[in-house]
Amino acid sequence: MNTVSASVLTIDFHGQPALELTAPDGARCLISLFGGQLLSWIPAGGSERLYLSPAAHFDGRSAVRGGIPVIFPQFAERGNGPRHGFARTRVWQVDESRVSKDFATATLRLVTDDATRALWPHDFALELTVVVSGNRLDLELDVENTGDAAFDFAAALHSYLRVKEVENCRLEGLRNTRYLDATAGDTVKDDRLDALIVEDEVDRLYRDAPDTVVLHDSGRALGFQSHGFPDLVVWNPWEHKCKALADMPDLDFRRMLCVEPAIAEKTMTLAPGEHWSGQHTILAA
Ligand code: TA6
Repeated sequence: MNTVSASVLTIDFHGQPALELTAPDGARCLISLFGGQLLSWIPAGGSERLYLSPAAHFDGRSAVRGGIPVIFPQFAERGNGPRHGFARTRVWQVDESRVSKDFATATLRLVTDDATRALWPHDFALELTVVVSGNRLDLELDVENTGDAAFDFAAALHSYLRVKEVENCRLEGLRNTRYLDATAGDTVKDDRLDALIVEDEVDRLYRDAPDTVVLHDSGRALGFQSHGFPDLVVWNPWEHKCKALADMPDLDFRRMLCVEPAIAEKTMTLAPGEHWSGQHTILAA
């Protein structure tokens, strides 16, 4: 019988410090301090479920293509700041990390500094808590207004899921919902289908999305359950856009699908001292 030793290790990953969490049952994940970004998740007895581009840039400045980038305080180009915000290109601090008899966990934190103030003139504390155990990954994102004026923010867990073949995937649970189609100038469309099948570029912002969706992928599945995130974004760049991405191999659009719980269409307002938190669980089967 294999014995696993539960641990939290600080390792070097492509020149960046990262935390490697191993739960007593062998479930593992890797979180880069650059971006507070999950880069790998392997459920107990399973295989890698996050997509990380083999051509991702690890230069300590560029956003890393893959894993679960934290998007804050702006979604995409819906604001005047850097695309998808700055949280994904800042170095986060480890607030806490530990193993228990059932899980391994870490909390990473990013707070205002001069560089963030130059981009966004507000005081905040952002916390990402990751818990890995068995076949599940639990994420909690917490935003606090630590300043003395209200601010508006957007946020997302821009999750790149590794799939065997994207054309064979079915994303279920979005029937009878409405989305903005970014491939058609944000036209509002109704989703009437039992499943979303990716056969072309997909870039959809589902508004007031259901909390539960399921991704079936060539005999395996991922279940998603989120709370606090009103929207869900689904993205695959497909052939043409993927070729234009310098940090992703031309054919890797077949190996990934982004399913992203988000506050994206409308920003959220936090008064001084207020918190918002959103939870996201991914279950592997
Ligand atoms: O979340 C979907 C999206 O906004 C797409 O439009 C796509 O461009 C993607 O994010 C990746 O953005 P990035 O800035 O990381 O290249």
